[in-house]
Amino acid sequence: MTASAPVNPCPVNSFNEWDPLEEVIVGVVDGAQVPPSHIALKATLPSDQLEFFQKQAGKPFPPERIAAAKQELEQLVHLLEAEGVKVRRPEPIDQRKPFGAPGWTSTGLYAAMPRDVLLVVGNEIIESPMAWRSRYAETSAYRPLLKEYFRAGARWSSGPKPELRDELYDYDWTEGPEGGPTRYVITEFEPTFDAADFIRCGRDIFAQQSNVTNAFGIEWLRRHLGPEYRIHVFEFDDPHPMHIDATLVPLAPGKLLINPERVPKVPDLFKGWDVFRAPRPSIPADHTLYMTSKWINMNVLMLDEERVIVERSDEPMIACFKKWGFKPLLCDFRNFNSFGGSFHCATADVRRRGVLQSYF
Ligand code: DAV
Repeated sequence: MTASAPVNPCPVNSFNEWDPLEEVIVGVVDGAQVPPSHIALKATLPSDQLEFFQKQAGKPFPPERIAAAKQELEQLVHLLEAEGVKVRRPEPIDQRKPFGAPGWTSTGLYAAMPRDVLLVVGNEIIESPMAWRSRYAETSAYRPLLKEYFRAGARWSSGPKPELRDELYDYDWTEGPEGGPTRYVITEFEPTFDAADFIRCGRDIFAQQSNVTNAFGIEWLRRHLGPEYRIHVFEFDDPHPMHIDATLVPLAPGKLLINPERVPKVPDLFKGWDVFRAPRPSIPADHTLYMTSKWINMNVLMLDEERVIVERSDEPMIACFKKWGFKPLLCDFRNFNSFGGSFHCATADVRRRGVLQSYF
């Protein structure tokens, strides 16, 4: 028998961050709402934003900011399509509609950051059991796509549906002592994780425990994925950890981008890899960042081992990528950045052309 390509290959196939990108979900920022006030937010928001979140709790983000971010998302879509990538979008849902589970209700946030919500490993899409009450129903926006991918052959699963009861949260949370262990706002009451606390590198997947991802959640994923994958949990110098993709970013085989402030020592595993230290962020001091640090400059999207999408005004990052031998493609994204992410957060790769490999 001669080997031939399957007639209907699975529409979902992605093992790492750099195989040639064929299909991707790009988020939508329409209807973005400030979540109701809750302790889980306090542990991750920039301190200069706490007042805004208190005042605006349960209300929309400023419409002019949403409109500006939306335009940049359209620019990203055009750029991806021009590079031959098929782009899919979630369905905007009404984030003002209350939802809940026994003991609590909330309104929503947005569907702008598919990377937080969906973890693609091979031909499987896993819905994250998210720790923020305001994000409990966030996968709804992606359900039409998930059903379509499932019907076309993908595997589809979800972490254990969390209850998000008060026992999950440390209502006395304050920042831990400087130099001491990170104090997390969530407990080990039940497994929770955001997909963005994991970053894929073939058989090896890197993870961090954070204010949304607990050890219980990491263990659930480890057992769910089984012995084909090795999950490595790293601890970084970050007093407010939430999402690994502005801290440790594998760009291509043997090439690692690190946040020089948060990664004082590169894990031994990467011995022999080229380690690139991200330049200091160039985002202006007065630029509003509601939900992220300035290190969002590291949150890039690889289209393959060379092409990388970088923010258009981020000159230090563009210069570094050129020097390191990559091909930066530029897109305006500063207004989108205000909502808490950049190109990696705003996307979830559905299909990259490649197979499961070990890079170590
Ligand atoms: O500064 O590490 C990254 C957020 C990605 N959703 C940071 C925030």
